[in-house]
Amino acid sequence: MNAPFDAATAFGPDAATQPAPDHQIAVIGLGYIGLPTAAVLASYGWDVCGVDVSPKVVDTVNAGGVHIEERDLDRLVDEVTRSKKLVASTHVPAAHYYMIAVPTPLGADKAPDISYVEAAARSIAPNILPGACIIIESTSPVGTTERVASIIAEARPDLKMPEFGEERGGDIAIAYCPERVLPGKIVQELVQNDRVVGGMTPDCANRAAALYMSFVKGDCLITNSRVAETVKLVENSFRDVNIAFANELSMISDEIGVDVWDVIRLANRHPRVNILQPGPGVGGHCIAVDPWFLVAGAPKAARLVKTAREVNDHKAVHTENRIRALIDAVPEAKVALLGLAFKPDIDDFRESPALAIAENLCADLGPRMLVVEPFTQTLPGKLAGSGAKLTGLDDALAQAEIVVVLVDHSSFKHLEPADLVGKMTFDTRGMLKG
Ligand code: SAJ
Repeated sequence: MNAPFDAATAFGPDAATQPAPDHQIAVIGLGYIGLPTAAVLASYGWDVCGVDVSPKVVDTVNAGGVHIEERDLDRLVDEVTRSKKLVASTHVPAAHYYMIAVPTPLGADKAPDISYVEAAARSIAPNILPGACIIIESTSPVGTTERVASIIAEARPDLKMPEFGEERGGDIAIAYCPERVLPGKIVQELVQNDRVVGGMTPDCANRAAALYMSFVKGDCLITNSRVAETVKLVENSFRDVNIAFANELSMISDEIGVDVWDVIRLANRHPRVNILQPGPGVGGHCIAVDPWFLVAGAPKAARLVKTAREVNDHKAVHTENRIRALIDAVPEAKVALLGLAFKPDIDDFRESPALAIAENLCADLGPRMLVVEPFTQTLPGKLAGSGAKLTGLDDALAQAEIVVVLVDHSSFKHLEPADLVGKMTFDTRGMLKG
């Protein structure tokens, strides 16, 4: 962003007469999405305050550090905190723009829990000035943007709220703009990807889009907030359904005795077939979670989406059973488990099927297990204390008679048949097929 911020252009003529906020942008939640977004905005010249409930996170960021692993993020945060374009705080300041990027976990009943978004809205309400714009980025069930508006309305009866479906905005703008960046490529995709910007009113969408257009190189596609909320859930459900097809194929192939990797490779030579890759299940905090938000919103209609979730969850059980059968066939054999992360080349173990399978196996077979995971220094989760040993790849291969590939990290990909001679192998990712 080269031009200085102009409130009159961004918010309309009345806004320039409002008291000056403390910051141009407040990003609420400094996690996997909020921190990279705050840092990218700051690197484009915006004056950003990152807000988090954790004093430890705030202190780390203010010291120029990061509490999460993400490519290029450490360098960026160091740069923008040195220039003071990004500061962090536990308090929500007055700002022109508020971006909400807090978690929306799944409740025990598989219903979405939007309590963090609601808490963020409550924390914004006391200081919000007329002319400001609130943008929700957290993956959310349909209707959450309107829920945020009702929370602000309750706390601030002095402000006229935008009404969904009306042409003009209210005293403040409220919009939904889902994050759609890929872990491991967040800094790059924040700038390159197209964005869907959904306003409660067209006016709200335009105000939110003005911010994204300052740093996004992709297109900013304007719609209403309900459509934007649905689009996000649909994107991740689409991927989950497609992965479920691949995972179901792998279980069908096991039953009928064909090699699923050959089947998929050859089927994909058809000009209109593009099957994804089976794995030990689907992990991460997005694809394994968000489809349930669609199911919760339309339980009768969302049959395929629900079944896909169940197929992908079942794939982890199927994988564990197959590994156990192999282990049972060679009593006393040492087993090397390669990879724990939810996908390759990432240090994120949240909702990881590889970790869940390893934890289950190690619960009763721990002392026989050698775990290789280059993205951790210590055994995560229930693996600690199970008797399993975290070790390097060479050590594990030297000791193990059974080798199980759970994650195809790049640092495993040099493995060749010659490295595995005399060992029993089970490859959940098709890595050893080359
Ligand atoms: N997986 C397979 N087979 C495949 C592809 C993926 O088993 O062929 C597995 C992975 O191993 C992993 C899981 O699926 O366990 C999810 O990985 P992913 O790379 O598909 O997606 P995420 O969760 O890292 O990021 C997704 C992205 N959404 C889509 O691609 C539609 C990203 O753009 C979203 O921003 C992100 O979710 C999010 O935050 O919602």
